[in-house]
Order: sequence, then C-alpha cells, then structure tokens
Amino acid sequence: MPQPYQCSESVRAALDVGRPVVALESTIITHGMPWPQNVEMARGVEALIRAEGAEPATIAVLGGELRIGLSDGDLVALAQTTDAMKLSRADLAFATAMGRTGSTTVAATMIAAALAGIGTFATGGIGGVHRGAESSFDVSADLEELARTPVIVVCAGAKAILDLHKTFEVLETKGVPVVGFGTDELPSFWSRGSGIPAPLRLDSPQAIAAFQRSREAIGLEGGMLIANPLAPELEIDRETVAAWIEAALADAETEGVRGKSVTPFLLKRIFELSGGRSLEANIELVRSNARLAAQIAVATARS
Ligand code: PSU
Ligand code: MN
Repeated sequence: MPQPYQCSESVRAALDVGRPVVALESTIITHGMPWPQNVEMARGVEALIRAEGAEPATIAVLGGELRIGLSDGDLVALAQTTDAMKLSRADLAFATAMGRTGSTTVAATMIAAALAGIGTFATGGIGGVHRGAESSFDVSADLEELARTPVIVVCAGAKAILDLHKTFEVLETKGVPVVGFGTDELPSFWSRGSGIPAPLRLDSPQAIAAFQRSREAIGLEGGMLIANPLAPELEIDRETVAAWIEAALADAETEGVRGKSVTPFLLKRIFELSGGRSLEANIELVRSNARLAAQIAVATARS
C-alpha cells in the first residue's frame, strides 16, 4: 500500500530529523472565517509557528490527496473554495477515495497528524456537545477523537455556542485531560472565563510536554486538551457574547439548520451580529494558540 498521505517537503524534512512540527486544521479556513481574513489568518499563524522554531503543517484533502503541509498557493486556493467538504472521522476517507477537496475538522486533523507522527496541534475551539443535545444528539466527533488519538490539542476552550458543562462532562467521562494553561478557570473561546473550573492547571510548555510523556509511559491512549485563554485586552466579555449567541441560535432554529452546518452557521451569524468583532477575537485566539502549540512542540522535541 502506498502511504495514504503526502507531506510537503518542509514538513517531511522537519519530521525526518525530529524537528518540532505543529499541525493546523483547515475547517477554520473554509467554514470558520470569511475570505480574505481566512487566508491572512492561515499565513499569519504559519509565520508565528516558524518564529517559535517549529514547522507548521496545515492539513487538508486536495483533489483526493491527504496533504500535510500546504504551499502558499494551496492555502490561497483552499481559502477561496466555496464547496469544500467539512471532513471528520466519518468522511475523511470518502474524500480521498472520491477525489474530493475538503477541509479537516479537529477530529480529522488529529487523525492525519497522528498518522504522520505529529503530536501537537493548534486550533481555535474544539467541537463539543451542542445546546439541546438531549433531544438533537448533536455531539461533535472531536470529543471521541480526543479520547483515542494521541495528539495535544491547544485551543481556547470549546466554543461558547455549545453547552460547555456537558462538553467538559463528556471529556471527563472519556478520560481526556483538560488543562487550563496559566488559569484555574476554563476559557470560553471569545471570553477568558466560563464559570467552569479547569480540572487541571499547568503553567509552562515544559510541564505540558512532561505530562504527555507520563501519559504515554503509563500507556494511556488519547490526546489532551490545553485550554489557553485569550489575553485580557483582547477578550470580549461574556454578557456581550451571550447576547450574540442567543440571537444566532434563534436564527438557526428559525432556519432549521441541522448537523454539520450548525457550527459554520452560528459562527457566521455571530460575525455579522458583532460587526466583525467576534472574528477579530477569533483570529487573535488562534494566533495565541499557535504560539503556545509551537512552544509545546519545541519542549517535546527537546525532552
Ligand atoms: N473553531 C473555529 N472555527 C471552526 C471550528 C473550530 O474557530 O470552524 C471547526 C473545527 O474544525 C471543529 C469543528 O472541529 O468546527 C466542529 O464541528 P462539529 O461541531 O460539526 O463537529
Ligand atoms: Mn455536530
């Protein structure tokens, strides 16, 4: 069997000599942010990771090829694609079999990263348990993936559009460590707080690397979630965000939005309702997570 994925030359070179690599998802590019801010974000994040001494590896399926590390031309093309599939565990191989183009969610990015031997991944916010999940059963495959695939995922918590309490309960049940980075309270994406205590707290990339090493030594499968709050001057207060979310959820209900379209719909609506403020904060938190993920990858490579 040929290798089921293709690394860019720079990612291959880094992996071959054990230099630190950070995986990046692409659903945030195709479904999470509008053009041209999406490509500016993607480029900026890659530059930040390089500046920290690590190699960025943005992951996507392009014309049926699972690609790990994209060229600038690939990034621009993907950011302008309007019909990319949003790929998770269930449909990643469908896209490669059928020659389709699709972006990878947190779950699919973790699968690809682990396959290539990349242990650290930066994103904005993970998917989780949606509000009303007790009747809709809408629970992101990201949670299951965190339980089984050994990748450290750096995020700003789960998106505040979700039911955060249920999301963290599921992670606890599945044995996924949730670590507040430099904080005792979990962040909620656009805001630093959530009212939910961080189950664990670590204050340095070195400590995170040591924790993951111990987990592997004990033989504990799965990844861990690092919840990294936005800087105080960049966050949006929870009451402001809550009003946008209520309005966006009401619109989703009226329009009958279901399944995979829910997260992209809500993010777009909140972007409109906030006059672009939610997007600015979203970009800043991805940048901050990328920087931390690069530092963790560097610490892991040294240890
Ligand atoms: N974070 C963002 N924007 C996004 C996402 C996360 O700031 O678009 C994406 C991630 O790819 C995540 C996905 O894995 O939303 C979750 O989708 P779902 O709830 O359908 O599993
Ligand atoms: Mn869902």
